[in-house]
Amino acid sequence: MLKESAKFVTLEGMEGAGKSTNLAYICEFFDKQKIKYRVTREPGGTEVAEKIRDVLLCHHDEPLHPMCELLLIFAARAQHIEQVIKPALANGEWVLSDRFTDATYAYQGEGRQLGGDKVELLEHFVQGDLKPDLTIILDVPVELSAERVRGRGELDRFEVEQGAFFQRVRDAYHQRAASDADRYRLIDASQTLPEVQADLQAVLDNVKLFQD
Ligand code: Z5A
Repeated sequence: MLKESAKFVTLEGMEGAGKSTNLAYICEFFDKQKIKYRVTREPGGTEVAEKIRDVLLCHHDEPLHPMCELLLIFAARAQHIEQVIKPALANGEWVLSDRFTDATYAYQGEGRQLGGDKVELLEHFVQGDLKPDLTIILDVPVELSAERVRGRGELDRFEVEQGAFFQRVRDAYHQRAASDADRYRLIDASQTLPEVQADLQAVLDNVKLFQD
């Protein structure tokens, strides 16, 4: 049985890494542990933040400037934090989010090459000291990521980016994972799903947050 107060857990990785698939696995684990939790996602997670998500993912007649993209992401995040994340944690519910600010470091900081310093500035401004307690990064090579999402229909504004963009994103995730061994767990998501879930289970079994 859980002894610690509610925690904030995030799942990260490139498209097709298996975030949605493995989120369901983590939910089953939470259910077994009788952990009260709230599942959410970014960009989005609230009515208004989901509208901002649409602006971010849709194609427009004019190009969306990377700085506008960055500010929209943090605008959505501010709403998400105040409407969902903080109230859930305050209510004793764990929060399980499909993506959070590590994605901004990876996609806007490195993918769009805005630099981590701008992301960090906004992170402090919008989040204060709110950071995930645990971040699981599902790691796949760029080609496999593209292969897994091929044939899903029209590509969104991120999916049309080229390999070099996604390689910077992947490298950024690796760097973040290496920067803090306590918070990050990197899982090789190019393995078969049962193998990925065995690694995920090992993380859930061994991370202090989940121990009795
Ligand atoms: N974005 C950003 O730029 N900055 C930010 O700060 C934030 C986000 C928060 C939308 O994110 C975009 O927002 C994202 C970055 C940007 N764009 N990109 N690229 P999203 O999370 O909503 O979208 P996504 O990453 O594109 O999700 P996704 O493609 O659905 O990926 P997934 O959830 O990681 O994968 P999945 O749906 O679980 O699996 C995909 C397929 O692979 C599916 O058929 C599975 O059955 C299969 N799969 C999964 N695992 C395996 C294994 N192990 N083996 C074989 N097949 C597998």
